[in-house]
Amino acid sequence: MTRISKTRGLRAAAMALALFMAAGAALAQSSTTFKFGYGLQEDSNQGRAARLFAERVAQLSNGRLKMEPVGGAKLGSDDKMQGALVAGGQEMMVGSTATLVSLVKEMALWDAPFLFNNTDEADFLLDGAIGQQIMSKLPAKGLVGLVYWENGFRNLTNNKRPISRLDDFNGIKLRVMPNDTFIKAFKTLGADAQPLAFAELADALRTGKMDGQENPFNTILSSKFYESQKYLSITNHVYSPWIVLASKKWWDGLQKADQDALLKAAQESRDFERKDTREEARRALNQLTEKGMQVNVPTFGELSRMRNRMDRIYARDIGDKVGLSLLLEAQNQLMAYRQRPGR
Ligand code: TK8
Repeated sequence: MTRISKTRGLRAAAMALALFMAAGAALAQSSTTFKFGYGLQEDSNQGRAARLFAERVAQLSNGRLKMEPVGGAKLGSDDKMQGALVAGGQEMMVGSTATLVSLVKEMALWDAPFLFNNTDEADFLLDGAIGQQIMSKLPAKGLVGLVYWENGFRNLTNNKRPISRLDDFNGIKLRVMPNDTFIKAFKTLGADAQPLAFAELADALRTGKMDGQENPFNTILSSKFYESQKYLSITNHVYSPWIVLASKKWWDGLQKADQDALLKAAQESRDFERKDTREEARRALNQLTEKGMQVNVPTFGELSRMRNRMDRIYARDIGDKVGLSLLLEAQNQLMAYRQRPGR
């Protein structure tokens, strides 16, 4: 008797444990773990904003969504991650809009040299109707665009000479993003412009495969390009956004409450990221000088020459891709924004 009841007791306990474990597994299954890839180092504006984003995603979804940020291009270059998102093999990423032009040609608007004079103008266009209109082309290509982050105004670094005059570009082997407009723009200036994934850039500069590159101060600092690059020339030739993307295949399978939580967290990450990036950019120039970079600003006349040269690609290249009516609409909206009373 006692023996039997002991066995029964053990069985009951085992069953209870099994039930408990099954319930635990069911709970674990109802939370979704996913990856958020990015190209810069963890110690960068991208990394800081990715961490904040992940925290807010967990809080706003009451722990149902667990975002795992993966930096340093460990999941691959921007291009490769985009492909993985489209295929449904990776859930989320943040990367340059420049590599998206091959999927959505209107993204070329953000490649237009000297389009914005300051970050207020960029925020206005990116967060307004035009930025949203361009983003809304993504789902047809298998991607969902959530928000634009700031990469920033781009400046030149190289190892040959300070770029102070237009002619100084001659023969410089300059890494550019894998993007048609950037290749054409820098060839027009006389540089030997070559597309290369950002993930391969640090090595290419270290080994001398490339003489130079162009990126915002923040990236020159966080990627330690100052270790292999001597000259920094302040041109602010184009403002680059980053875009936060989700795989449409994955997104469509999420419940509405989780999509809402992701979007809200993304918007908060955008506000945090822009503020953080701008603060860092203000300090970065001093830090780069302290690290030994030789900094120069081309004269107004020389910058105008570069600008006029780059203008050549507007109608032919950007107009072609973006469509003239959208390009003109963007320029008109910017002009109206500049003339607002109180500005
Ligand atoms: C990082 C890139 C980078 C971009 C580039 O993955 O490729 O130069 O400016 O920020 O997206």
